[in-house]
Formats: sequence, C-alpha cells, structure tokens
Amino acid sequence: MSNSSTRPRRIVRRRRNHVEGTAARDALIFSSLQSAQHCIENQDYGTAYAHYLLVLSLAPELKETAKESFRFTLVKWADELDALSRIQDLFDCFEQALELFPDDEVIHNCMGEHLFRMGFRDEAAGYFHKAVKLNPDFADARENFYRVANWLVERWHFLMLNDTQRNLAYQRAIQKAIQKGCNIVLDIGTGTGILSMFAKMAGACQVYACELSKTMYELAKEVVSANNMSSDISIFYRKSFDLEIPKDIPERVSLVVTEIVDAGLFGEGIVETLIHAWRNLLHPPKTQEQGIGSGRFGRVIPAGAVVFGMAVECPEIRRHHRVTEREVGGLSLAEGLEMSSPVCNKSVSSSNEEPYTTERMSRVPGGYRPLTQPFQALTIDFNNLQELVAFHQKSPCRLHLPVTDDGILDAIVVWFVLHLDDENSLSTGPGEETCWEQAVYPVQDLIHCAVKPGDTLVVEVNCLDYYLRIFTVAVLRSEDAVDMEVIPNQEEDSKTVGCEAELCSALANLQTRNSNKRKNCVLETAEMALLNNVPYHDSFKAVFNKILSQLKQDSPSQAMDVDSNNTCETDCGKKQVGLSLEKIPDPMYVLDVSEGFSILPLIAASMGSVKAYSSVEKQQHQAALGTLAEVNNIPSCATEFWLKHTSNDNSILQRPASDKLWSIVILDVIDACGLIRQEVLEKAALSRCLLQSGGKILPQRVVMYGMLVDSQTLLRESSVQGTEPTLGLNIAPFINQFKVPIHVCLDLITLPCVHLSRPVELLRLDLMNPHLSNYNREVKVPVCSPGQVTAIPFWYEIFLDEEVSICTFSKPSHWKQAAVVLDKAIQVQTGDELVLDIQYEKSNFSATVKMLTNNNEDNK
Ligand code: 44T
Repeated sequence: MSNSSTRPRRIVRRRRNHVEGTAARDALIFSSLQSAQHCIENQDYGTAYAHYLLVLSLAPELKETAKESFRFTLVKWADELDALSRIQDLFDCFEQALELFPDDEVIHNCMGEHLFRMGFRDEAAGYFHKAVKLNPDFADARENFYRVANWLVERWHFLMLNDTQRNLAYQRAIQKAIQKGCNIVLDIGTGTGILSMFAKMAGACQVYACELSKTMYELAKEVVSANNMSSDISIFYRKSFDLEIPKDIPERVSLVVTEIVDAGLFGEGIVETLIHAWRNLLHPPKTQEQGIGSGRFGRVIPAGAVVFGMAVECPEIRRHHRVTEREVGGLSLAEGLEMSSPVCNKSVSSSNEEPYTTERMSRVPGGYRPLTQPFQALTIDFNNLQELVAFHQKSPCRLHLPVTDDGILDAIVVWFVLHLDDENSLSTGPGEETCWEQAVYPVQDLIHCAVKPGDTLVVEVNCLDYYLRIFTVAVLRSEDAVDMEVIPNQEEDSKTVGCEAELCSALANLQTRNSNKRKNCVLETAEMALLNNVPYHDSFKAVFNKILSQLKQDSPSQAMDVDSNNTCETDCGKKQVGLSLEKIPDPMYVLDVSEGFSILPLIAASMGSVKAYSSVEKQQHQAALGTLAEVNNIPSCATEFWLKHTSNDNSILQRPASDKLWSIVILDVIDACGLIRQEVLEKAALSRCLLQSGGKILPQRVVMYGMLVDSQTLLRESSVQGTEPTLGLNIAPFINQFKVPIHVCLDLITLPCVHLSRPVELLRLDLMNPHLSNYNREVKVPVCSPGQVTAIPFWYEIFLDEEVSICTFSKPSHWKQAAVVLDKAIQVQTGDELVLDIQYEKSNFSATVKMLTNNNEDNK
C-alpha cells in the first residue's frame, strides 16, 4: 500500500455529480476514475496513468479537480519508467502531461529533475526556469533553478554588462564605424543584445544578430523588445556558421561586431568564426582605392588584438596544479607517481581541451610575483582574411625572455589588448580594473624551477589548433651564457645541452623516460590542492590514531599485526588494490566516502590492524592509490575499493562484512566550492546505524560561520546594477531573473569588501548527535562598522573531534568560500543589530535578513 499521507484524496464520489454528458460517457469516466484509484492503491501507476489520460481527454472539465491525483500518478509512474530505463516512454508521458497541463509548475519541475538526473543539464535548466516563472513561490523548483542557473546564463554576463568602460569602448567604436558608412550590421554571439542595440542607436539601417545559446537568444529577444527595437533588430537562434545569404540575411553585411573571445582570446572560436564570416557574410574588406563613405566594404569590430604574456611565481597556482609536498599524512608522494592537474597534463598539449585555466591575478590569494617583463606573444588582424587563414599554419615561435626577478617559475599568465578600432581598445591585463580574468598556463616540465635575474626563459608560442599554447621549453642559466639547462620533472634528471636541436631531442627523451618510469594520474585542481593540504591530512591522521587506539583498548583482541603467511581476505568480493598473500586478522574497518581522489584510506591503512575502504571511482585514481600503497609499504590487502559499481547511493554505507561494523566512516561534508554537500545528514544518519560501539563519523561536527560585509564586487558579479553601466539600456531586470542568492568559489581573503560585523556562528551540524544540530534558527549579528550590508560570506570549522578541527577559510585550504548576496542592500550603523533567519532544509542553506534593530541612540 502506498503511504496514506502522500496518497491523493479519493475524488471519485465527490466528482461524480460534476461529470456531464451522455450516460455511457459518464459511466466510462466514472469507471476509469474508479479504476485509476484502485490502481493507485495497488501501486500500479502505469495503468492508473492511462486511466487518467482517458478521463481527462473525455472530461477536460475534471482537470482542476483531478490535477493532484494526476500529478501524483505521473510522478510515481515516471520514477518507475526511469528505474526501468524506459526513457522514451518517460518523455512521452511528460509530453502528454504537459499537453493537458501546459502551465503546471510541478510537472515542469519534475520533468526537469528527470532530465537533470540523466545528464541533460541545459534542458533541465529550461524546465526549472519555466516552473519558477509559473510559480515564483514554488520552493523546490527555485532550489533546482538556482543549482542550474549558472549553466543557463554564465556569471560573466553580469560582469561584462556591469563593465561601463567596456560598454563605452564598444559603443564608441560601433558609432564611428556606422558614421563611416558600415551600416548593415551583424552581431555574432549577441548575448543580451547590447552591441546590436548600440548599433541601432548609432543609426544602423539593418541589424542582424545571432546567438547559439537558446536561453541567451530568448533573453536577447526580451531585452530588445523592452527597449523598443524589436522591429529593427532581427535575432537568430543560430550559430553564425549556419546563417545563410540571402535566406536569413538578404545581402552581405558591412559590419560584424562581436565579442566571442575568452580569457585566452581564441577559446570561443573567433578565428574560425571570422574566417567563415569573411567568406560568407561580409562584404570584402576595404581596398586602397575605396574612398570613405562608399559603404560597400566590410569590416570587423574588434579590428585586431595583441596577446601578452608574463612569467610569474605564484604559490596558489602551484599548489592547485602540481604536487608540492614530498610527504603528506606520513605517506611519501615523491616516488613512482606523477600527478598533474588537467591543464598541466601532457596529453592536453595534443588534445582539444583548453590548455589553460583562468584566474583573476589581482585577487589570487597570496599574490604573485612577475619574473619577466610582459612580452608580446602574438598579434592578429581580424580584418585580414589571409592572415586569419594562415594563423593556424604559422610555425611555432620561440621567444627569449630575460628573467627580471628571483623566484620559482610557476606559470605564464596571458592577456590581450583588443583593438576595437584604431582609437578604442580594451585591455584584459592583470593590472586593469576590468571584468576580465587572465589565462594561466601552469609550467609543465620544469618542476620547482628557481630562476634569477640573468637567466633567460625560452618560451614557445603556437596556435597549431584551436587554442593558443604557450610553454617554457628551457632556462638559459646566467653562469654560462652558451649552455642551456633543461630542468625536467625530477631533479636527478637535470641535464645540460648545447644547442636547440639537442635540447628538443633531450626533452622528447625525458618525456618518454619519465612516462615509462612514473605512472601518470590527473587530478582536478581542487583535488590537487587537497592532496597538498598537509594540516588536513595530519589532522585526520591524529584523529584516526586516537579513535583506533581507544577502540583497541576497549577490545584488545583486535590489536594484531599483519600476518604475512595468510591469504588475503575477500569478504566483500571486491577487486583489490593489488595482489597479496597477506591477511589482517580481525581488523578495524574504515570507510572513506569522500568525493574524488582521497588518500585518507591509505593513511588509515598505514596504521596497521586496519582495513580501509576507498570509494574513489576513476580507474586512474584507483591505480594511483595502488602505487602509493606499494611505495609506502602498505600491504595491498589493507585497502579495498568499496562498491564502486553500485548505482544506488545508499548502498555505499553497507556493513563491511555481515558480522562487522565500521570503526570510522569519513564523510566529505563540504564541497570545494564552499557549500555543504547534498544529503550529508542522510548519509550521517545511515552511518550512525553502521558504526561499532565507540566508532566515529568524521567529521563529528561542522560549524558554519559568517559575517556581514559590504562588497560592491560581489554585487557586480551577481546582478546588473541598474541602467547606468549599460549606458541607459534596459537590460538589468531581464538578465537579473537569472541571479542566484548564493555565490560559490570565492576567495574571501582577497575579495574587496568592508567587514561590518565579526564572524558569528550561523549553523551547526552534529553528525554524531543530530539533536545537537541547529537547522532553523535566528541569529543576532551586532554591527561593528557603518556601511551597506550587501552580502554574508560564510565558511566552516570542521571538527574531527573535540580538539582537532580544520577551517575551510585558511591558507592551505583546498576549499573556497561562498556568500549569500542580499536582494537589497541594508544600510547599517555601528551598534545596530541584524537578525538573520537561517534555514537548512533538504540540503539547502539560506540566510535572509529578518529585521534590523537600531540600538544606536543617534539613529533613534
Ligand atoms: N567569458 C569571459 C567569455 N557565441 C566570453 O553563446 C570576462 C569569463 C569571462 N553565437 C570571467 C570573466 C570573463 N555564433 O552567449 C555567448 C555564446 C555566443 C556564438 C553565435 C557563434 N559562432 C558564437 C560563438 C559564441 O556568444 C556569446 C558570447 S561568447 C563570449 C565569451 C567577462 N570568466
């Protein structure tokens, strides 16, 4: 029987009187409703659903009254179809349901959830968005929408639209070009339509725009219409490559405006896009003979760009891209294994993946130190088709850069100046106050390479495929101006060679030698920073020790050494790290259900008498753990992989063996982005049932702290600030529909902000004693400086036990911070008190300002 509290009310009898029509029709409707009800009671949702479809198609007047039961049946039936992988049937069902109830927010939301689970994130996002639009108070849909809003509208749109200087520069360049006669305009990658509207306002005769993102296209249409330019600007939901003349646009255009550039300039495909545009959509460029005002030639804004680079020392980049520690938690990381971030990985040099990450260098925690002067890496003319075509065929160029300061060579930082025309330009440089981040190319082969003034870096720049690639191939040492020194991955392999040809073959050799010797493992940047987080692992090690010794004391029979004559036990029948003939008699069981790569099971296993289970999933990561176990002499039977193939999340927390319970379960409570992970409380509840007496969940408790700040920067990153930055155009209310209340992945330490209160405790999750947790509460925050409260950044103290804790807002942390950005800024004075309403429900955290109490005499 289904749960009576969730089962819909019986509607058959009540509705009988409302059913109209012929007796036969009435009878059919009545019996179908009865059958539907009956099927629901028997949990036969498929048949119930079919009955409802029949009833509602015969008697649409019953829609409103049957809605609740219909939704209930649909949700249940969809779950079943999903479990049976009957995907087509599932979507057919939703299609029928939406035909009957096109404005039903619950059905939209539910459809979104199924799409999301299947990995169709963008489509899911569309349904959540529609559900919220239909009912802004529908909390489930709102939470779902917030989770995916970033995919629909990337956050940089807010930054770009708030960047007045950028908007002004484009506006001026567009005005100038149109005044000179280029008045049929195509805006490629229109986003919200801002450049198209500039063109229209500057007097363009015709404006066409294209946008490949459905959401942005729809947004652009809304914005253009709100600014009364719908009849003047034709917008296509299309990639520029798919535009045709004369089908879409009657004739070739005289001006292309575009900003399809990323931090590395070429990552959005500007070169390919403009080659296509010159060949198919634009008038040919102006020739020497053409006079001003003829208007029959084509041009592009931006006219060209100059790309710059600079070598830097930056510990923050270093710890996110390579292993900086020889030993972590008592384990040696130095031997047998080469671990690198995705962009440092050699295979990236030949793949289609972006060979760089991005960073706002002005805000990188711990700062950076230039090791060379900025150098010009390349220039490109977007108005020259031949140059664009030849661009990817250019042979790589080598630059010799004098080192100007002592330091470790960590990365080459790249930015560009975009020349919109000969008078207006934008720089994305690290010293500029702009919306732009810089492209960062962490060093690959030259690990821990100290350089000093007098040395010369040999840097190679190439654009052989889609991306600009830039890397240091050698360092010429000052001691001997003739010799070159190559510093490869391992110090013992250092070698000096005489000429560039030798240098190249030496490098090639080194790469093969290294890859033969050391296994390669790619870690995400947060995983790498976690691996380098020494206090984190030391804290866990100390607490493992305490818990395990206490348990041994309580039950001395468990303390036995590894007996190397026995065969390895296979209680779970799972694949083991490696082959071994050893067995740990009566071990204590440790389970690590951390997300991603974690060496905590090895640290636990290195303590002896422990069998540790890892839930890492990637094959490469499992192999890396195997190698680390081997080089650290951890018997292979002391670690295993736990239920790596199960699809059901709950089964991850089963018993280690039928007669065993866990001594320690490690839960990964806080995501690297700064949010509490989904369903940690549910996982903790399950874990508590499976702990042996005296066993512990780690962490045992998590306390969230937050404070009041005034951060105009956060505001600019979260919503468009009125019409001023967009030069009078009305864009903010439309794009701001996509703002989210919580910002993640912040570096609070460098976030420009004024602190308006001290840190206060916001929330407490006790994973061992749920009744000590505090999920919904009011928190009073005394204001200590006058200002505007715009945001509440937050972070966590993760308590492994009463004495040992780890703070997520600390120098070695691999965690970033998050912040609630308030809908409306609140003016406060010293002495005021804000009351915050804190909620933590269904894995969602929210904080709203409930009231402002004014304790300051002067303000009364
Ligand atoms: N982000 C910069 C990159 N498009 C800007 O769909 C700077 C990142 C950034 N449409 C922090 C700060 C910043 N045909 O909506 C997009 C995209 C669309 C096209 C039609 C085409 N061939 C294309 C190519 C792209 O153009 C829009 C702009 S792309 C700009 C990327 C603020 N993080």
